[in-house]
Amino acid sequence: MNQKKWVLMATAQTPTNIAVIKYWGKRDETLILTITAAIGMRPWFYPLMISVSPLIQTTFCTTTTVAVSPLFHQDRMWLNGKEMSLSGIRYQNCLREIRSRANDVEDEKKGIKIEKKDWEKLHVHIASYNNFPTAAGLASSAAGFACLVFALAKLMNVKDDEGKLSTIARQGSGSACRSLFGGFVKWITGNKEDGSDSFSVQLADEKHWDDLVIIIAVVSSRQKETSSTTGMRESVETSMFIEHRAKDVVPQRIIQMEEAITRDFPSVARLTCADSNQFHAVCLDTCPPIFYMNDTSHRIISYVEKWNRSEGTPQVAYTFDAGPNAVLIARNRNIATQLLQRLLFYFPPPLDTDLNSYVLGDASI
Ligand code: 2P0
Repeated sequence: MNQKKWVLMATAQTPTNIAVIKYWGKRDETLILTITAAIGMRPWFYPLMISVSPLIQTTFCTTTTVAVSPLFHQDRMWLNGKEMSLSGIRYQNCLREIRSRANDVEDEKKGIKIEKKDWEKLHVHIASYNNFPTAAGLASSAAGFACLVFALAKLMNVKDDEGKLSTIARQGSGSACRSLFGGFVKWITGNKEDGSDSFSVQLADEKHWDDLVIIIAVVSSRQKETSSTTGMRESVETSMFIEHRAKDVVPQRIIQMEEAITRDFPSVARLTCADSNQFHAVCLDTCPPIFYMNDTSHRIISYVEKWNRSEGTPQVAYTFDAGPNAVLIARNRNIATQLLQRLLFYFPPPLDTDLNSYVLGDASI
C-alpha cells in the first residue's frame, strides 16, 4: 500500500424490503438466526410513500457511501448526518466478516494499490442516508445493513455472491438478509449452529411481476416504542401463540406463497394480509402486549377488507411491520390510482394543513 494521501469510495443504494411472510423470533440472538423462514419483496421500483397527496415521494431507499483512506484513524459512521457509534456487536460482526473476505484493489489512475493484508489496518468512514422515517416500522435496518454490506463488499473487492453476503447482512439485522436481492426473496431458516445455512435465495427476479404497485401510507413517522429486537425476544419468551405459528402455520404458508408468486394475486393478497394479522396477534399475545398498529392502521385494514369483499376478489393487500404504517400492494396501476383516491377520500387533510408534514394519523374522519 502506498502512503500517498488518497480516499477510495463506493456507494450503494438499496430499496427497503417488505415482508409478505413475516420474520418474528430468533433462535440465536448473536448470529441472528430466525425461528421460521420468511419471504420478502424488494421492490424493483421505489415504492410510493405518501403522507398525503400531493406529497408523493418516488424514492424510498437507503444510500450508503463507504470510504477508506490511510488518513482515517478509526472506523466512523454517520446516519442521516449524525455520527453514531460503530461499537455495537452487529456493526463489528459485519465489518469483521467483510474485511476477512477483502481482496487486492488497484486504481492505476489514482495510484492506489491496496493488498489483501492491508485491509485489517485501514479504517473506513460510512455515511448512510434514509429518505424515509428511521426505526418507524419501515424496515430501515433491512435496507441499512444490506446497503452497508453491499457497499463495503464493493469497496473491498469481495467476490462472494449475494447469497453469501446475505449471511453477513443477516448479522446486522435479520430482515437485511432478504435485502441483497431484488424481487421476491426467501430467507431460509437453516439448521446449523454457525448460521452458515441461514441465508436468502431469490424466488423471482425484478421483472417477474412488475405491474404490482406498492404504496406506503405513513401513519406515523415517530420511532416505535418497542424495537423489533426487543419485541421479538419478548414474544419468544412469553407468547404461547408464537410456537404454533412457527410450527404449524409458517412452513405451510411459505410453500403456498412460493406457489402464489407465480402471479396469482388473490392468493398473494390473502396470504400477505393473513400473515400480517397473525404477526400482530403474536404481538398482542406477548407479555406485556405490544401494540404496533393504531386506530388509523385498523381503519385502513377495514377499508381494504371492505373493498376487496365488494369486488369479490382481492384488489389490494395490506401488511404492517413493527409500526403503524401501512404497506399496500395494488394488483396493477389502475387499482393503485383508485387506492390513492380512496386514501385521500378517507383521510382528507384539514384545510390549513402544511402538506409537507401531514401524516394520515392526523386526519379527523
Ligand atoms: C419482517 N420485521 O419480516 C418483520 C416483520 C418486523 C415485522 O424483520 O433484531 O429489524 O435486527 O433482526 O430485522 C424487523 O426485524 O430485527 C422485521 P433484528 P429486524 O420484516
